[in-house]
Amino acid sequence: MKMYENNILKDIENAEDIYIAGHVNPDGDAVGSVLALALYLKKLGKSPRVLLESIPERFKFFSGTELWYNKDYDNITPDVFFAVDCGDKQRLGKAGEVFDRAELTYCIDHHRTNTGFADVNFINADASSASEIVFELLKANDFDPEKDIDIATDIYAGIVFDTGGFRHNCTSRRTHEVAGLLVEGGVDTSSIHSRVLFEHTYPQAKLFGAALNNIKHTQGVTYTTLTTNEIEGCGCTSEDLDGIVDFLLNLDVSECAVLVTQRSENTAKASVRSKRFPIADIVVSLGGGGHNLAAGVTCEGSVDAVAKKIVDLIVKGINHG
Ligand SMILES: [Mn+2]
Repeated sequence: MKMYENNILKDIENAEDIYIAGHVNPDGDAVGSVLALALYLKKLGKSPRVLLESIPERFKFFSGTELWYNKDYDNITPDVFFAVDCGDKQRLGKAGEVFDRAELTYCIDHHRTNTGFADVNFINADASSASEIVFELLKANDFDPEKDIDIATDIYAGIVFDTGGFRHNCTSRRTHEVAGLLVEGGVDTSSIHSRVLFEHTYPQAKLFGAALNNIKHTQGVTYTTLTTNEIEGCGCTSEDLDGIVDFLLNLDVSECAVLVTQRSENTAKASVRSKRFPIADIVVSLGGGGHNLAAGVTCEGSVDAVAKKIVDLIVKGINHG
């Protein structure tokens, strides 16, 4: 798909009601990319509003959180709707109904499984993050990191989150160049790395312990499960799971890692990570999406049943691939 062939910021010059949404259970890239785009449009004199299911506590330091629209969606009929960092429409969650009512829709995304569900699609599966794509879009206009350090910080934080601090293989030469331009503008890199990747709460440490307590391994796949009781018992929510599956993947025995967490009475979400073996097709076959080395899916069943199903498929894939 071609990128940045038209200047969207010019295209929406006359739009009034602009809404920008990220995916459900928003991560650092979703929050960073959505807020950066919103702040930039605000500087252009627009009144954009941000639709996010939540803004997790650890991302509250991002700039632009005051643009979060946390009211009823029923009466919103946007002129323009941006879906950012969403691999498919379902990932918009409740904001999907607002998407359906919008006059004009845009999708800004970097998931390989994205088929382009909006009127205009800016999809680049080679970009490290939605935040990196937002950078390119703003740069094509007249974004100057030094003048707009708040926007630069959100973009940098989003990139740091999705690349795991420039470690994951989605990190390209361009990712580093973009980071360099943001650093040149004055972003506080060391504080962003700490806040986005390394700072944890005491309940999160207990949850990490619970996850490690349930750890299992078979034929290159390390996996673990957490029920709602276990998560809540540690004083945590599903926002506190970052870092667990990556830790499992980093074990020497792991080719792939899976974290399965209960989401409702009879559904569980599997977060899948891989060092090399491409997992996107398996995850898509179960109704999920993502990237070849990082993907996720919510399935019906207990955490143990969902773990068994997905681990069996991965083991089969590794052995026959
Ligand atoms: Mn992302």
